[in-house]
Amino acid sequence: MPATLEQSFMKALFHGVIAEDMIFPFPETPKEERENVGVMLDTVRRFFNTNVDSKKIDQEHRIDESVLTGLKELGLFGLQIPQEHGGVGLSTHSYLRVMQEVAGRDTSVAVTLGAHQSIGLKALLLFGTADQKKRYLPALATGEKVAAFALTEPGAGSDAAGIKTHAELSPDGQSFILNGSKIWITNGGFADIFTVFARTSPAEEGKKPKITAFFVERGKGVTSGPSEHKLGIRGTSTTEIFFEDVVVPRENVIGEVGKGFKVAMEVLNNGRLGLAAGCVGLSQTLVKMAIERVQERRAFGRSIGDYGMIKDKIAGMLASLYALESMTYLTASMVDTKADYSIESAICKVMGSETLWSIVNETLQIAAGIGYMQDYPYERMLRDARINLIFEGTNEILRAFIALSGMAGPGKALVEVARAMREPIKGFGLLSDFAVRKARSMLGRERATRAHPLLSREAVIFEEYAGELASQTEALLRKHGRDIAEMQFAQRRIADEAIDLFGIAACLARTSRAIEKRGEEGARREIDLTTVFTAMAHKRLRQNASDYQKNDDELRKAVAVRAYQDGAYPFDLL
Ligand code: MYA
Repeated sequence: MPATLEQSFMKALFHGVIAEDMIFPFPETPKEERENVGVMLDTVRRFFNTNVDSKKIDQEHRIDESVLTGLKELGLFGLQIPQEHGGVGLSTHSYLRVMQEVAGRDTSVAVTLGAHQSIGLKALLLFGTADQKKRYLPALATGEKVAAFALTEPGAGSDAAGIKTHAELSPDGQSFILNGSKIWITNGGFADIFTVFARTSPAEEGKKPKITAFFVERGKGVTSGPSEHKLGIRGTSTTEIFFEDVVVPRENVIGEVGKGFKVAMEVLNNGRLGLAAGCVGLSQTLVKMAIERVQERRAFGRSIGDYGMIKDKIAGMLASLYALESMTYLTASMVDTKADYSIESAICKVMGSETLWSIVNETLQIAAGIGYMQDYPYERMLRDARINLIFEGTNEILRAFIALSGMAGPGKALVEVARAMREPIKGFGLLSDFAVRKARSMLGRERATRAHPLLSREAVIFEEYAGELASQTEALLRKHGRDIAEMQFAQRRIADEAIDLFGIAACLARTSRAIEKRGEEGARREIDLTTVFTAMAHKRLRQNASDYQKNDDELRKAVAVRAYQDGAYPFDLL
């Protein structure tokens, strides 16, 4: 198998290769780390129980200074900062577990902490020089200084490369002069240090700009706009940030000049996983609330939990949450082993935000009348959950990313094969590389050999649709070539297949491990949830697979285009 395929489970899967070694055995936290994080979680729970009033935060649109101070004292601002720089030095897995707990308690607090360390200071951890780390990390670890991530601009949301903020080298070459503005910056009202992305090449029509990442300290020329009024996460500070002739020392460049886009993407890969962990935490809280409610609430002489429609909802919630948790922590292990996890983290973000959205909606539905009333927490939690479908890459742009990034490898291979066919001698190496892969797929489909035999039905579904993903990818690329970049109906299907396949794979790995450790009866819950999730995913996979052949994509496009011309819904039955 070509070495490159081994570095990403999902990229390999798009080639039809099941890189089992990357997901089996399902990762486990070492005992000592588990104990340490357990102690930390107890402290976090106690702190939230006595100090954090989410209703008050929502109503007052702010988190009390005393709460922020308490969080800082607990070390929650420096969770992944190495101990030598004053942080807690947690692994990705443990960091996510703590963020999961925090998000399960209060979303505004989780987003404030996430904006600071999931993305705000992440570039420093990933790309900072020893000197930059020494200068900035200690104050960021204690929360004496707070960080923010400044990428988005009015004309550059999903299109991150379209930013206009620019930085010019000063005549003496010692600093950059930064001008421009950023919008919707979380922690924008009070952050002291910003990771800012700016063009360092002139804007040229049709050409991608060179982008550079900088650490910018609040100071002369840096100002914040007023706080935005938002649907949810009202305790967070979201503002515009203006940079006017800000002098940024050259030593504050993060990574290399002109290589800032990659810095932004790597940071976001990390951030998206933090968001997914947050969604696990809030979903768990909601599931608990839903279970309590259905047992307590009676209708027609029975508790509503006795009714089939309610049981159906609860089972669906549990199965999706199990898959989401498994995917998130499986991906965490890929971060810690330095694999390429860009597609996996985008998948976790999409799956996390959509699972949470469905769970919060169903929990509110189960609560019915009281769910809609402001005296109860449901409507606030629904408002808080909504942002996750939008920030850190909208789910639409991430679906396009998942599909196109996954298809890039097979696309390149096909081009190489075409070239090799034209130049058989020079292209021999490439051809043999492809031939190996081809031979594999002709010998039959790849197998998920390490799934426990009790999960063989689920494993067969996984194998079948892993093959389908690869063959569909190849068929689309052969038929449309580069035009696939414009084909969003197909991209959506490909992405949804990839999401479901990663979900099944993560459940197979985790549940196999549970069975090996605790036997069939001991792992009953995990087995059942894997079966339920796989059945749900299977329905979607079947539908997506058949939609490639038969669909109404063209008709839907035509209806949309006509609606743009009409400018509104065109009927009135009056
Ligand atoms: S922060 C703002 C979030 N913004 C975004 O996420 C922007 C979304 N846009 C993009 O990601 C990019 O622009 C896309 C590419 C993907 C659309 N990893 O030609 P390209 C490489 C590694 O495709 P474009 C916020 O909201 C690619 O391979 N590499 O570029 C925070 C290529 O490389 P090469 C990647 O068409 C809010 C190059 O880049 C990746 O311009 C606060 C160019 O690619 C990647 N992922 O667009 C959050 N992507 O040239 C707080 C691309 O070598 C969180 N590349 O081939 C708190 C959490 C708590 C939650 C609580 C919950 C309850």
